[in-house]
This record gives sequence, C-alpha cells and structure tokens, in this order.
Amino acid sequence: MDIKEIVKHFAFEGEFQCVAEFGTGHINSTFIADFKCAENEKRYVIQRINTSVFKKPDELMKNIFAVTDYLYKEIEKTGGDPERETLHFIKTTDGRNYFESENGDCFRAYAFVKNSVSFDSADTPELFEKSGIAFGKFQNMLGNFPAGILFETIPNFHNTAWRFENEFMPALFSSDDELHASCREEIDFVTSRRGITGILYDMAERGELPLRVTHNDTKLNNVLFDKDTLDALCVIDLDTVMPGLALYDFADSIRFGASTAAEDEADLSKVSLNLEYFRAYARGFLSRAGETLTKAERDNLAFACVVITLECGMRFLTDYLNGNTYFKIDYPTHNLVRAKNQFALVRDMEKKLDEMKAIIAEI
Ligand code: ADP
Ligand code: GN1
Ligand code: MG
Repeated sequence: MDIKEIVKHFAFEGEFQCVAEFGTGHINSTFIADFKCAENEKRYVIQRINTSVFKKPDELMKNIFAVTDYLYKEIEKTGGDPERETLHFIKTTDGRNYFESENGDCFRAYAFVKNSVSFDSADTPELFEKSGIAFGKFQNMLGNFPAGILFETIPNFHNTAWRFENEFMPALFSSDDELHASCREEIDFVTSRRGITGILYDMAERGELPLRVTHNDTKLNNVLFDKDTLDALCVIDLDTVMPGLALYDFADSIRFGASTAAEDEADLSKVSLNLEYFRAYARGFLSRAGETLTKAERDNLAFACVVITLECGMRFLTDYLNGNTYFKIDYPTHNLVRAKNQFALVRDMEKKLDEMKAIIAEI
C-alpha cells in the first residue's frame, strides 16, 4: 500500500506536502498528511480501517457520520465550537464516506483538530479530570440520539461473559500445552473470576441497567486537548459508538488512565490503581453525566472497573493464545505482558473496591 496514492482519493484542500504514520492505537493505522493552501496550511488524518476487526466498514462509517453530524448540531446549540469539538470527516473525491482500494484496504480521512494533542498518560489528576468531563459530556450529548439507527460494529463488544465462553475458552482449547505453560497463572486468574463476568450484562438484560449510546473505548488517548490551555476539546476514535452501558465508559477510562503504569508495563510492582486519579476522573465524569445516571448505575461504577479491566486482560490473553491476530504487538509476548499487567490492576482494584465505592458515594 502506498499511502501517497491513497491521499489522492480524498477531497482535501491545497497542495500535498507530506504524509507520515502517527499514533499509538492498537487496531487501526493512522497517518497525518500536510497540505499547503494559498493562505494557510491544512492538516488531515487518514486511517486505514482494520477490516478484520471492523468487518463491515460501510456500516461503521454510516454510524460515524450519523454521530458526528448529530454532535455538530448539539455543540452548535450549546454555543460550543463544532469545528474543534467533534470530528469532521472528509469525503472521497467521488463523494463516498471512505475509500476502498483495489486490494480491499479501506481508508477514511478527517480534518486534524487544530492545535490539539493527545496523551497516553496524564501528568496531573486535573488533566485526567478534564478527560472525565469530556466523556461525561459526550454521553450526555448523545442522550437523545436515535440509538436504533446505529449498527453494532463489533457484536458483544463488552459482553464479558460471552467473550469468556466464545473467545477465551475456545482459544484455550485450541492452543497447545507449551503455550499454556507460559501463562498458567493468567489462565487460572481468568477462570477463577468467571462468576463476575456476567453480573453487569445480566443486570442490563433484566432491565436493571439502561442501555445508552456509549463510546465503548474511552482511553485517555481518545480525547484531544488544546495544546495551550490543556482543556479537553474533542472525543475521537468513534468506531465503537454503539448502545452500551455508561458503566463501561467510566470503567475503561479508569482502567487505562488511573493505573500507575502504562498498559504494557512489564514490572508489575509498578502497577496499581491511583485513587487520587480515580477520584479526579469520577468528579469530572459525574459532573456531566451524573444526573442522568440511575442509582443502580452509580452503585456499580466501582465494580465495573474490575469487570472491564478483567475483560481487557482476558482479551489480551486470548489474543496471545490465538497467536496475536487482533491487537498490534511490538514483540511476541506483548499481549501476555499486557494481560499480566491488567490482572495486577484487577487485583489492586479488588483490594480497593470499598474505597472506590466510598469515593463515588462522596461525590
Ligand atoms: P486508533 O483506533 O488507532 O486508536 P485514533 O482514532 O484514536 O486511532 O487516532 C490515533 C491518534 O491520532 C489519536 O490518539 C490522536 O493523537 C491522533 N488523532 C486522531 N484524530 C485526530 C484529529 N482529528 N486531530 C488531531 N489528532 C488526531
Ligand atoms: C483497542 O484502538 P484502541 O487502541 O483505541 C481496543 C479496545 C481496548 C484497547 C486496549 C476496537 O483500542 O477495546 O480496550 O485497545 N479497540 C478495539 O488498549 O478492540
Ligand atoms: Mg484511539
């Protein structure tokens, strides 16, 4: 694939200057392309959609166009700056939502949000709190979005029990003893927690937790901040916006951003839950989404962090057992390291669960 050739298929403004790979996401590949116009410069983001993960790019892009159009109007209504507070997709030269190359690779493009930056970790609790505000606001803005028009881009995405039965167990049965020996402790860690994998999903099935339009991948690096003020500007990475549980959006942010270490830190003595960061995020998220949450949702925010972190670790372990076909890796045991890391975080969350609950109750 020659990315310079791909650039030609989008209705970008100006004269092409250069294009380079960018970002640290685990699924899609991201590129930044610079263009020169008569009076200014334009920067665009191009992404190759991972079509082995997102099997129906057409439905995916329909979702994203619908969500960003809706957000644009909501932001305008509330006096915000829609040019910087939501993503703007650029159509192809023949007016399509995305470009499909001859060999079946799919690409999409959007305007680079000016003077923005994203972070893989938060240097201060204040910055992390701002990401909580952004995701809380995001959920609130989509409160009246017609959820029925959304396609499920990845079925059972946060159905932890389903992933246990239909992904983790099959991966275990189809992998060999040698591989098992390298992760025996981690396999036992997951199997001993099978009982908690279905609790939240079952509550939702029984109508005790409401389905909302949620983001479902609320990592800190999926928020853009203003480079100068460090205020949160825009929620990005909208591939998994689908009906889901508010709890999972809260929990996935905590999993990633309130850990004292990076998601792939191999030294497990460095991995724990930072309660100050937990408090800061909860304050931010609840300041925007709190009023709409039901009591059952509020009561389960802390527990959801355990479930979602377990789920993520189980997904990394599953991918390791499957020969690393889903998440991008930098070295052969990368997914195993990530799994161990997530399980260390689960252990610490289990210990701190009462404190986490007390913080939520206080807020
Ligand atoms: P992935 O699915 O790989 O995580 P993202 O959509 O999150 O892809 O994009 C990867 C990174 O690219 C982001 O973390 C951010 O730094 C940057 N980025 C993406 N979209 C924009 C944008 N519109 N403006 C500025 N930076 C962006
Ligand atoms: C993936 O694409 P990215 O890096 O934002 C994954 C998330 C995981 C996350 C773990 C579509 O997110 O579900 O929580 O990695 N996205 C998808 O870091 O599977
Ligand atoms: Mg991302």
